[in-house]
Amino acid sequence: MERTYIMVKPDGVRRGLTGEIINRIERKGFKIVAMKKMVIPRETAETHYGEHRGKPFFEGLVNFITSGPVVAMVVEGPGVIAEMRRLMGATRPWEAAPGTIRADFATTVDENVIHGSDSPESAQREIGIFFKPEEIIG
Ligand code: DAT
Ligand code: MG
Repeated sequence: MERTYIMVKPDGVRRGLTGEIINRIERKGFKIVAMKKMVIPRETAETHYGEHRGKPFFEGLVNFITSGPVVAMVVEGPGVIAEMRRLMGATRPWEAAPGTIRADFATTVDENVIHGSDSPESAQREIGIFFKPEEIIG
């Protein structure tokens, strides 16, 4: 079964949106097979966002994602990688389709509430960064 890495970012946790986001994931019919609240160590954040290293927003992105607790999840279901990207909405919230998480709850690209893996390769990589195999309960 397909799995993806989903994370409520520090702005989402701070604003009390974790329940709303979990609700949308479960209502859709996807299964949360692992979940934890954590403050991401700086090195882990730099690894997770490694593809953006060297970009002008990288430093700010790492500062932001380590600025407070996140809620990290592994979510499972048919087509879950692409479907979660669809439910999240576009990276820039003003371009996100109405009814998506980012359209409904975010206004800026640097604080856009939720992360979701963008491909099977990144899903596998990101799940491995944040979870041990025994923490995933199907
Ligand atoms: P996504 O989170 O939709 O996968 P991404 O992988 O392109 O988007 O970028 C990762 C995060 O980096 C994104 O959620 C917010 C931040 N980011 C991207 N582009 C940015 C920009 N131009 N300015 C500030 N932050 C940006
Ligand atoms: Mg991305």
